[in-house]
Amino acid sequence: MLDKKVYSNPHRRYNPLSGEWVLVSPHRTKRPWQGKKDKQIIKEKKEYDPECYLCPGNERAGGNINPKYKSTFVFNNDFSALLSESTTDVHNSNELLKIEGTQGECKVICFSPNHSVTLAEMSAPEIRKVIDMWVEQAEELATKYKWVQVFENKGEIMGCSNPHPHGQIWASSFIPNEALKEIDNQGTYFNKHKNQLLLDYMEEENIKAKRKVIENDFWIVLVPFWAIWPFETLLFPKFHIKRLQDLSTDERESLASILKRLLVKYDNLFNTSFPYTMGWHAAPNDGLEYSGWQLHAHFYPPLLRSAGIKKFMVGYEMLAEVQRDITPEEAAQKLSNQTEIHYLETL
Ligand code: H2U
Ligand code: ZN
Repeated sequence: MLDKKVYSNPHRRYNPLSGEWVLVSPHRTKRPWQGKKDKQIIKEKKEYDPECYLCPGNERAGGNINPKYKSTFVFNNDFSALLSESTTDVHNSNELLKIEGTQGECKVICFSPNHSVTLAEMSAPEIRKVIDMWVEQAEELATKYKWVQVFENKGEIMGCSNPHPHGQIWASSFIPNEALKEIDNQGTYFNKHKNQLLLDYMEEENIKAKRKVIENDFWIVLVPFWAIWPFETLLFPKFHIKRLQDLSTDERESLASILKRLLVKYDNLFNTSFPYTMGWHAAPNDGLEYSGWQLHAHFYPPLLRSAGIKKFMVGYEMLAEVQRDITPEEAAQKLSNQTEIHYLETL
């Protein structure tokens, strides 16, 4: 039985998806949090930037010209990390110097022709267009590649190279490290319980709802019990769904709505365009069943106490184990307390 005392003393929590532990040190935040709001930054609205390589009609590095797109636009990354040509000639002859060939494709998705918005500021119908593009791309790339990684890297602090709203997709012939852990853990859980790990976890969360941020008919968002980043969340369908392309029209519609609500709350937390890395984890496409796999999206935002104070994954975390101060329960509470009207709309 987890009581208040356990939660307020140092403890470790187990992440059943990754199979890794996180050290939680809530006593380090004993002094009450002032809930300081950052000064509201009124950004200059520039819907079109002649210097931006993602804006409609502009030239990209390498010389390609973007069409004058009106909603979303996808193109092959001009600096792809993976190439579609096979490199199977690479050998693996030395146990200590393992190497293998790879194949893949990298794409960039412009979410909107408007240079000055973010997903959080787009309307639910506009977000729906982005979802449709994710689905379309995932479906097509799944016919060629074992793993399709849809993601968005948002904000300068996250190394995002351009404020124009965009995301990426990297599809690969191999199943990457993070996915392998989730395959193992969801698979083992399913074999033992004949239920999906994440759906059983949702049932646990429903009992006390301590970490729930928002939900609707089809989707739930929570700060997972084992969250690493201060305001990390997990978003998933409340029913068993393995891949983006399995979502019905209604489920996509309701995803657009819950994404909008979540992203507005994130921005409102510190009155800033909230940086994060988010991405979808869908079942691999190598012909196996993956009955235990539940489609889900991870949001990994680095901010801790304000727009300027981020959590660093250094020191003990790089050398020993990841650690957090603010508890996932506190984080969930703070997020769910935020209004669902974007702060820029209230200025
Ligand atoms: P990030 O902002 O997350 O870095 O993503 C931008 C991507 O856009 C990046 O992967 C690509 C970069 O390779 N890119 C192009 O494909 N063409 C360009 O003209 C510039 C950037
Ligand atoms: Zn632009």
